Amino acid sequence: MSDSKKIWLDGELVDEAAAKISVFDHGLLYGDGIFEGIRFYNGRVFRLEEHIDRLFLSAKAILLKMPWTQSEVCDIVCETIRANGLTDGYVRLVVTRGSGGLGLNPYLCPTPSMFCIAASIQLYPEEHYEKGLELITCATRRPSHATLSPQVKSLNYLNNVMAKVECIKAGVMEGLMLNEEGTVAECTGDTIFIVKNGVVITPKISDGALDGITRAVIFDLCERQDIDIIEDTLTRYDVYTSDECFLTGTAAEVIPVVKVDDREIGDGTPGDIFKELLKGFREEAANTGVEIG
Ligand code: PXG
Repeated sequence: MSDSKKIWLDGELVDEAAAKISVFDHGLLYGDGIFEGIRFYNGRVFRLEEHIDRLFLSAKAILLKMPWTQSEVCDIVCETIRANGLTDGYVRLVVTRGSGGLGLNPYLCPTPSMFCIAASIQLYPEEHYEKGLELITCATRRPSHATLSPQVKSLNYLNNVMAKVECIKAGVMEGLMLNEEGTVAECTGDTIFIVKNGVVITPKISDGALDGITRAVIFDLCERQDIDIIEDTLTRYDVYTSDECFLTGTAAEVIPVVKVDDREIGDGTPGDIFKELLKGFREEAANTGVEIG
């Protein structure tokens, strides 16, 4: 095998340098397409079916007819990981509307393109899992359900990118995104949880939170570990005055937050419920998932 990364592109594993998409692809021209970010640990793909289910829901919502079945897509993910000789890492699975003429009309694109990248990733330095992150509130809002549903993991992430830029400029790694009502939706690429009086609380999907795969893992772990968990509308006041705060996401996993807009959360160190959930998450990630084969 050559050293070059192998990319799965439209039915073939090709070298990275040969993995090319047309400049007429509507994924590039209009952000017309969808994606998933998936993790694999110890030779197993974590929550693979759930990610592929969500990909197909995004496809349905934007009228993109997937030319592959869900089980074929699962196999493609595993095949790409195997071809790169990896056991731990991150998969980026992208489906574009495909190549067509200039003009918004998606029906000018006869065939969607799909590609799959398998690589290593470490989003946040390890020390942040021990010390915790600081957040700011971003001025950029999470789009409302009256626009393209924020549930669609589309290729147009510019809103989130701009919110992320605000964080970087402020010298922090993540930020709170509010919805149009001004209540908390989520962060730029992560779900937010707070803990108040022993109850774990996360914003409702209808408040603009993505129906996160890691979010669902936290619900499972809480049920198993006998921790109360609810979805509720959260204000910034609720976050500022919480006992604990943490974020979840495929890339970030489960990471503590110790300061928000200069307010210390709890005693300013990662909380006990967070620690229990991180332990549960790491066990779950190491011991479950679809074997790459
Ligand atoms: N909110 C948004 C807007 C996301 O895109 C999450 C929450 C976390 O969801 P999961 O299902 O992963 O628990 C996401 C997904 C990256 C990257 O490159 C990660 C995401 C999105 C875009 C880029 O790290 N996370």
